[in-house]
Amino acid sequence: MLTIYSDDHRLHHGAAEFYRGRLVPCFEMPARADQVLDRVRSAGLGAIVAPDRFDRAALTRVHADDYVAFLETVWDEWSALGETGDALPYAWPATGLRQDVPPDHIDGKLGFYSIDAAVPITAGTWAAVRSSADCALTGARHLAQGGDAAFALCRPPGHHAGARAMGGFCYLNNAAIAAQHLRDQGHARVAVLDVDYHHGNGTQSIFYDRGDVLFVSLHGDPRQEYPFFLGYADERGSGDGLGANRNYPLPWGTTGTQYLAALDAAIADIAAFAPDSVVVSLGVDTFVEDPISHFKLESSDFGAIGRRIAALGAPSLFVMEGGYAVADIGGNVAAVLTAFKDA
Ligand code: 6XA
Ligand code: ZN
Repeated sequence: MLTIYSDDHRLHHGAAEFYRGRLVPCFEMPARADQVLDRVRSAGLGAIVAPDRFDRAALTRVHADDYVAFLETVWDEWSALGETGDALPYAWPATGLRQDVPPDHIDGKLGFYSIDAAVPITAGTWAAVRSSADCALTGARHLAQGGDAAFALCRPPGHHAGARAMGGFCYLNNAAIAAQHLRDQGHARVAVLDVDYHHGNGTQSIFYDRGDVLFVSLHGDPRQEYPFFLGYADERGSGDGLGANRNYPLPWGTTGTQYLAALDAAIADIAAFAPDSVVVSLGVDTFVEDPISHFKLESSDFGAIGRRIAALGAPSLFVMEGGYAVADIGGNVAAVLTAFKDA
């Protein structure tokens, strides 16, 4: 299995995020990717390579041009205010407000192009975000050229980012960009399986009205869990995409056994779709000791996830998403990938 990784992720290091009414150090930190790289290397999964650089056009296949332009310039506009700390949004075009007019002021733009405040922008954020997307695209290219498996060690993650909005530590939707690249390179049917603890609202919304990309997600029930406003079981897709969206919301306290039963159903959905390739949004924040999550998967449960994905027999691209128990994230990711490779 090919792993794609860049040190550029370190250029993004937010200082603080809102958590229970306080500003606390960001859970999404560079040490996460360092741990994963370390364990992937020691697991001997295969070559670890730097990403290729892809054209901006690969990003605007799923993201709006004005949103990408915002990401490219947000730090310059923010620092022009004389600010040196992180840029953070604080006001959003919620219900009853105008959602069709991007403001001129950077404080307004930050809210216009986001769904929440969990998206610190630092001087190096765009370089890291771009490189993270390049990791996913390089993995997609590997599959499009006939490779059977790749792991894009993306940081920052991507599945909360919509066509025109950042949120939940995500800026560009790496998995969606990779899935679209596979479509553009000739894979007629692509499935995205999202096993992160949180619902992949961005990925769902990007493909919701399309029948060529199946989105299947297991996640904390949005009645209880972020992102709260998407991820219910009755969201089945629309138009050409009707039936190509499947959500499996699961309650707080879900155990490995319960999780794997739901995963079996999700895998059956994907098998019925008969995809040319599978993109896996691989979060390991389902782990019992994850500091911001409420499932109870043990480290010994993660291998079973990899084996079930392998049973699909499709070329597979794993894209790193969440996981904040830093000491365990690498071992849990390596367990999924090793089990997949050895199945
Ligand atoms: C914001 C929670 C963001 C969740 C990030 C995540 N307080 N998404 O892990 O998969
Ligand atoms: Zn997550």
